[in-house]
Amino acid sequence: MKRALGMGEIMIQMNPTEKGALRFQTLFERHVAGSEANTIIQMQRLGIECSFLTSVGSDEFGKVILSTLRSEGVNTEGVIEDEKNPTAVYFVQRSYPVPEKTMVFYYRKGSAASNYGPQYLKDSYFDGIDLFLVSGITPALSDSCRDAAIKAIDMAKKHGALVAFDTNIRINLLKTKENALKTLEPFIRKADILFTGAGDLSMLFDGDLEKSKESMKKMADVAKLIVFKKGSGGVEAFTGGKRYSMPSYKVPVIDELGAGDACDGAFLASYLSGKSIEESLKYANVAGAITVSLKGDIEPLPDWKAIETFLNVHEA
Ligand code: KDG
Repeated sequence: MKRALGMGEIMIQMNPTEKGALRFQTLFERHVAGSEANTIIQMQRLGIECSFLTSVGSDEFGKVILSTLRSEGVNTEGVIEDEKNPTAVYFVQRSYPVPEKTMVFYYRKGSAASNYGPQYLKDSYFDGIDLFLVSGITPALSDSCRDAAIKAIDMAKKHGALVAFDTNIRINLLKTKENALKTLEPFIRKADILFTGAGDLSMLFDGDLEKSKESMKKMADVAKLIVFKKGSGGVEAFTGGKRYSMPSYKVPVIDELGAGDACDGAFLASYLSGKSIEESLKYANVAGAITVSLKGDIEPLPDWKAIETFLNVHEA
């Protein structure tokens, strides 16, 4: 069985039962979410043995996060319970002011996860792993998180693992485009598998998609594989001088949060299990489609049976 290790902040997501401006919402569902954890749980559901590195508060929300990871079978040996700092919370606003678009409001400054650092990394976490995954959110959280992410990548490489990196730009954390590029560049350079999307590229390279693809290819000259997510436009991969393209499935959009992570997770699980690039892109699209059609980032993530059922209907 292939093994993967992820790192990143996991938060409590408060998702209103109704669409519309947050100020009018009185009823919320409590979910657990965080980009890298979403991807790792997607991989675990598709048969990869996964572990996770983060800090959670030693509080009620930290307990929910731990039990969510454990109930999925993800190894939590590398999760620190922080006595001093809280688990972060964020609120979701759906379909307002842009219909079918989700906005998020974070309460994460000074969180337990943003106090995670390189001192918590143990060599044993990397023994036998095939892949290490982190995204641009983690280095944007704090200097100590950035240092931990860089150290973890170097440790993963020393252990012979592939490194997957999703640019995942959070401009509210990175503040400016210049800082985004400066912060993410070392990670882009170290990635073997690089995930990105039109939104992130246009942020880094001023909206010129063709120029951005060229610049990204140059920056990622060591990347073996680039996966380019286009939302409802499908997903593409660039590897070995070839371009692979797969259109998306048309589904109703309820909450698009977490779809990119589902896409990464299904792609990585398929690719690590020896499936072709075309098959991996197809399963990435299915996972994304299932995730946008339900609330919550983790709950909708499909297993192989769910993927098969979806395909039986959508490819009939
Ligand atoms: O990818 C979805 C996530 O972005 C979201 O659920 C929370 O990890 C998160 C973040 O930092 O935005």
